[in-house]
Amino acid sequence: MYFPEVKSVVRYEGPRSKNPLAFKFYDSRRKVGGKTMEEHLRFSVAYWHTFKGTGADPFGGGVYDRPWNNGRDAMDIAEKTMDACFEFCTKLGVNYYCFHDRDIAPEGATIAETNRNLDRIVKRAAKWQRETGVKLLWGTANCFSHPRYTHGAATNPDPRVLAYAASQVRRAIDATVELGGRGYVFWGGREGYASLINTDLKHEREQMAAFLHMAVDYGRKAGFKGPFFIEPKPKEPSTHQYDFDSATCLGFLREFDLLDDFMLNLEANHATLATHSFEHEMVTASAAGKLGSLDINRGDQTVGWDTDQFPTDLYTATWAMYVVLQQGGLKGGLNFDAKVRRGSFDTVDLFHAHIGGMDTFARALVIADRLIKDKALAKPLADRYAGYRTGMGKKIMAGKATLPELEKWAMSQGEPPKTSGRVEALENILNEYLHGGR
Ligand code: XUL
Ligand code: CO
Repeated sequence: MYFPEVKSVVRYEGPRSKNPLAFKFYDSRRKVGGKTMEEHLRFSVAYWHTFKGTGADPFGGGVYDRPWNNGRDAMDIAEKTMDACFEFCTKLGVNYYCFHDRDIAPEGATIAETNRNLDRIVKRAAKWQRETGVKLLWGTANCFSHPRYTHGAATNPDPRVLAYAASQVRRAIDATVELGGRGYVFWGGREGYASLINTDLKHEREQMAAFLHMAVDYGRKAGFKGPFFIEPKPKEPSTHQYDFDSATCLGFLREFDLLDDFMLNLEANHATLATHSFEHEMVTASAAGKLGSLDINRGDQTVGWDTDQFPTDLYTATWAMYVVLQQGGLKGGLNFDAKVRRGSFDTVDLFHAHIGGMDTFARALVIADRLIKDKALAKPLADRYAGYRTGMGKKIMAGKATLPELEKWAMSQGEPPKTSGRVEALENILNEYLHGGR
């Protein structure tokens, strides 16, 4: 037992409970708009932060003493860590987890040994999945930590490095298929550059597209049916990353004919690093029918890097669930790509962090559902664009109007009235819902 401080499954005790290890809002079986909270939210624990995170930062090494790290060798530790993952998910009542290949199994001395390591741990994960019912949300390959990927993986100037990444992605897709993952993620941490002085940007983007096409071809042959996800991030570790934001990724996928197989996995802190709001990124992806999955976390408004804090902000969470519900749900889920602070030394802090995030999104789900049912924001929005549903507006949208025709129409109309956008009034309505006033 790795988490003795949590004796049994974390339970829903309601908003008046003072038990820090109970849910105040997340009630897995509560129905919201015909589906249970559990079905709507599909929470996932991120293996890399929760089980492999050490608390290290640029100024100091690891500070956590995790019991699953006491093992004979790297494979023994890998097995213990997998056991800890399933104990944690089961006690927390979370049905999904996510991993990078290198989170769950160590790299060996050769590619063959690396593959054997991965196979062995995947077998253990499969056994745990069968026993507990916990499932894989998505898999991915870590093609950014090893020194060989310093100048990128798929965008490396040396094709021999790209070939290593190909081997990793191939095996990570196999693992995802074997474990029934709902999706497969590409996050290109080093698919970018530090300086244009030594970078052929056009070539590197073409390399990346060729690589992704190979991944899709392989994955489909290997029986992977789910969506591939690209996870945008503007920078860090690369100064300039090719997958900057939703709009950039959609353009890339369209340019290289990858749109049919891909969707986006959007992360809150990546949105803010791109100087967007999370809702901007989600609405952009959703409008293109490509909002597939979310990495839920939060940044810190006072710093310019990826702090990956647990999500506690009800306003942003409500926006997230508002967009998700309006598009009828996600193919993926809500992955806690978040880490406890360096000073949160104890394993029980991992529970507090996830409980807080789950309660935040459960409240957000209920609020978003009410906003939608009442058409509190949708009605004013529809009214604002009403002019495009009839007459000349309708003709414009149908692509049947011409500039001379519109000029003539403008002349006949006279100066259009100044119409207030009512931003403040709408913000007040949203706040009333957030604070339970409606
Ligand atoms: C890094 C990040 C990754 C991806 C998966 O910022 O978000 O952990 O989610 O590679
Ligand atoms: Co992420």
